[in-house]
Amino acid sequence: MADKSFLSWPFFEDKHRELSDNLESWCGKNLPVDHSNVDEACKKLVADLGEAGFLTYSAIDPDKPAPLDVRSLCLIRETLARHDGLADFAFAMQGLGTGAISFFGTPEQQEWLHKTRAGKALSAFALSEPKSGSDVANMDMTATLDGDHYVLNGEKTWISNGGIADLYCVFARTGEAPGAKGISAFVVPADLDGFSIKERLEVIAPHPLATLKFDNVRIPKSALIGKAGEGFKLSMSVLDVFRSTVGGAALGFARRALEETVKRVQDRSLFGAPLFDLQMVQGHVAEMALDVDAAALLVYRAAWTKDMGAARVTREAAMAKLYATDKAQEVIDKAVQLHGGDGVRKGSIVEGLYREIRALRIYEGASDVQKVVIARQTLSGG
Ligand code: COS
Repeated sequence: MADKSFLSWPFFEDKHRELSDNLESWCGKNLPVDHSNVDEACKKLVADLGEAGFLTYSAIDPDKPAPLDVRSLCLIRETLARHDGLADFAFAMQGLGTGAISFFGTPEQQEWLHKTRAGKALSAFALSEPKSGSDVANMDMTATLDGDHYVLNGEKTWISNGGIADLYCVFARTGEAPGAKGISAFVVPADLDGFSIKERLEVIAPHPLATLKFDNVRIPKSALIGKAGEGFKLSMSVLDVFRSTVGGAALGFARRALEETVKRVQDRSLFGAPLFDLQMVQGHVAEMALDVDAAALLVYRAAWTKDMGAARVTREAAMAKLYATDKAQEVIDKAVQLHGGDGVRKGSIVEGLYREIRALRIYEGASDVQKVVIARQTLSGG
């Protein structure tokens, strides 16, 4: 059983402890799932998470709009990640893909949220391009106004849920100004003429991922999210919320690695005594436990700050993501080491965690980008 003592920290309320208990029991009955067909597995996970009510946390309720509870988002990602990385992925994309609609969408655009919150539609966030992953302001894809429509042309890549999503939140250059100030965001349903999946991408921890192609895709002006030219800021404020949740997922992977290690060092004997009797092993376990708690403090500090009404949590979210993902990588690496050959055996739990964690240090802003963000915020007193 994972350590749940953190739930008595002052960041949390009774509703979070209740959520944690309910989700833990759901995970015990439903996870892990079979990963042999990730498309089908993700569709089923979204349907099941929707039916169980957990996706209501991923987007606002259009009928009773209230801010997203970021502590719940982090807690859900942490718990799902501890049980099954694909379940965390499926949940996370329902939030990231609709974040712009939750925060800035019109009532008509927010109609989609009824479906995504019920697990009846899948969403995706289409920001990265072949030449601009970290350098968002340098994107090439265009959205050109033509009467009552925008016409989309270009490519997006590394798009999670690409190929299975029903709607994409797409960022494109509308040209009000060069760079960051000439980008806009759009709601794009997957069934439009001219939209296609150019390539499916295979990665070390498989999940639905693709390069998208837009060839004269016409969308009505009403698909514009927020104001024209404000897409860059909009994308950054969506990431400010969801980056903390990436930290939450990393925390879940790290906690699982620590749990597996605690079992291993007690069960396994070396030189006539349990592995844990070796002080060097105790040193590793101590560092792992310390990293897990420190990451949890940063993740839930960021989430709590946002939930308390802060307009921006750029610094807090960047610190949470950077620290939790980098440290989870170290924790999991130690777990692999302490499992010896079993740690690299295909199909073992720590082997899976070792593959799962790596992408979190890259997506939604690589660790290096988070350092740039933290340094700038520190200089500007943010
Ligand atoms: N919230 C609101 N506004 C923000 C913001 C935020 N978090 N971050 C920046 N802005 C605003 C800035 O204030 C600035 O506006 P003003 O000129 O009016 O002040 C504007 O946006 C441009 O900001 P900046 O000059 O910092 O942009 P840069 O091009 O230098 O980019 C980085 C900054 C590198 C930090 C940004 O591009 C980034 O986060 N990149 C990583 C993107 C990413 O996560 N990619 C993965 C895709 S999702 S899997």
